[in-house]
Amino acid sequence: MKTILVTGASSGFGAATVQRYASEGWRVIAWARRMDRLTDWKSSLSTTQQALTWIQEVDVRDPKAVTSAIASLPAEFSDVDLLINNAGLAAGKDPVHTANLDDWERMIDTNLKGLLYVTRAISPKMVARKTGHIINIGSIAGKESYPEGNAYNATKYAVDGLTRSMRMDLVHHNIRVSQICPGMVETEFSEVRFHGDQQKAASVYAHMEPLQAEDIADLIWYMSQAPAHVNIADVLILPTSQASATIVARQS
Ligand code: NDP
Ligand code: 8X3
Repeated sequence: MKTILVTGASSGFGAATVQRYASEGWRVIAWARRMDRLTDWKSSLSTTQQALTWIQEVDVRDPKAVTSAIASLPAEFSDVDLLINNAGLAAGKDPVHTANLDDWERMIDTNLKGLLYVTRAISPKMVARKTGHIINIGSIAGKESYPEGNAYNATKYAVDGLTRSMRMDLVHHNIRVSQICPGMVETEFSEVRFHGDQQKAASVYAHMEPLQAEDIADLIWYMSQAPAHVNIADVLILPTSQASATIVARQS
């Protein structure tokens, strides 16, 4: 039986992914800060699935919390086969000369430093076992910049660069390192980006059909099920109506 660890499992891609892998009979470790959501999700599972699920309150910005969460895993959950570095956010969408410094700190600390801390903590055991797969959630924002994307763009470009470098380090240890770069997916992402402004968040997906979190979970499943000699290294996944970070066909 295989074990997946998903960061940011309380919402969006992460929530859809833990649900998918629980249904497929995997052991699932789900991390997030909002423990109430993880508890509710676990309660919704069958008794058999619950026994295969381990939920933990972890803020990925805190390296000590990350290492102690891993140290406290029960033996049967401690060999992670698949790590999904998903926890992340955009905070604000403002020109570089007026953007909020706290927003920048949150994005850099979560999207970049958090991903590094989790990888640093999980990868040694994969190296020792000579097996494993790490999928980083990047973004189209890490492939092309857009106006007012500034620090969010920078963190996702960093994930792109980091994914390539991680692959170079871990290729010698039979570990697959992959990246998924989604375009527009309707989750809580835009609500978080616009600091709870639901109207503004809804307008992002107006008159077009965005991807759903389950589309990303499907892709993760497909990538993880590829034969062991195949690494689907980098995938840009877009809604059919999106051509680039800024070109979207909207129905009027
Ligand atoms: P959601 O806001 O729905 O989910 C984000 C998840 O990240 C939540 O579970 C949240 O949990 C978790 N998270 C945020 N900060 C932290 C933290 N400090 N420590 C631990 N967990 C944290 O957004 P998405 O599902 O859309 O986003 C997931 C990833 O996908 C992000 O990296 C995002 O940048 C990326 N992405 C999203 C796209 C989109 O259009 N939706 C497109 C491209 C990439 P909690 O608050 O409970 O800690
Ligand atoms: C999220 C997609 O286009 O808002 O990463 O940057 S976008």
